[in-house]
Amino acid sequence: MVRLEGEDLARQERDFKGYTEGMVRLTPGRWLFPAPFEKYADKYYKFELKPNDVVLLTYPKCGTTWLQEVVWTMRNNPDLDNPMANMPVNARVPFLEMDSLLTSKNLPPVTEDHPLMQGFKKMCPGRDPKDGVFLQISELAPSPRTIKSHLPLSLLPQNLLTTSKAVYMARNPKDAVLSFYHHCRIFKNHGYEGSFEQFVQYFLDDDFIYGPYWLHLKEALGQRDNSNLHVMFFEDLKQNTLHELKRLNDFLGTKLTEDQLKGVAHYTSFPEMKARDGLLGNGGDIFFNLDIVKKDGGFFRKGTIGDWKGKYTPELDAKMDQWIKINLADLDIQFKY
Ligand code: PPS
Repeated sequence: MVRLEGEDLARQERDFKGYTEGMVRLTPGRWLFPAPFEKYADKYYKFELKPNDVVLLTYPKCGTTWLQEVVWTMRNNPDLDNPMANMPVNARVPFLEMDSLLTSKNLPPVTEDHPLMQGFKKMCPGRDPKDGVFLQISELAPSPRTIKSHLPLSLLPQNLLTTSKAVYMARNPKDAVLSFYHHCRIFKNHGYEGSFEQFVQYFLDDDFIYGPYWLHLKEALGQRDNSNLHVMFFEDLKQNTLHELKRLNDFLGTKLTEDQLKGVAHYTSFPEMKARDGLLGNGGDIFFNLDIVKKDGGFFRKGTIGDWKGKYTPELDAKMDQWIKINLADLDIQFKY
């Protein structure tokens, strides 16, 4: 793990105003994180998993929140009557490495009366938030736990797929990077202020937070034959929702009936989730740049396939097509755009 220095760091800090604590790059892999990741990296790698855990794995902006709601609902709320469903999804399905990302000086301090701290105190009595709010919520979440992570398999416990089950969801890179661009503008801890073209260039250069999209995907696809890993695609879940929920039902062993699966499909559809969006109600407002939210939309932005169309210049699109062609050559998958 090395600290980013010189022009490499200056460029990140210039374009991403939220990266105020320095950055670290992990090799091999070129995974990139805010420097506070150093404090937690080992804890993530050694995180104790249980046989009935389900870990949801995605590269950022590939439909994680949707998958969180789908899997949690299937496992805990098949008849849509569980009162816990009113809690924010990140409290029910904790985001393992979130502590590493919420360290920016661009964010106001999270005070004792903030819903996040209130939730922490309830879920982790006697624990010190300095040891990681989200890490400890992940540890102490009631079983059966469903946990979210954007970390690549190589940075997670190496017994993950022998101890627990995992679901990996992929999304076509053109939509994923557009969604990530929006995300980095609305979240103050990223505070992206550059152009869309520049943002895509960071993506093509594997040079922004988290790091290489293709390596992340390849690490998961390399485990595709492992019966504890279920691989799925955002686009299939969108176009063929019931079929994908049936596949998940088999994988998770949740035994939902067709009617229950139809209920889950409706409950987790984009309009329903958007309508329940707790952006302001859950105190998420302190993390957001509300001017941009007002102008460009909030977290639940479009939720479609192909929103990228018309957003790339022809040159940038051609560059991206070439990059995709090269990287897909040794992968046995096709994306839908
Ligand atoms: S994050 O922050 O990395 O966890 O973001 P993530 O949840 O992976 O991705 C956010 C995008 O997923 C869209 N979304 C959905 N699409 C379809 N159906 C449902 N229910 C749904 N929920 C979230 C969300 O709108 C983001 O995509 P874009 O393209 O920006 O709209």
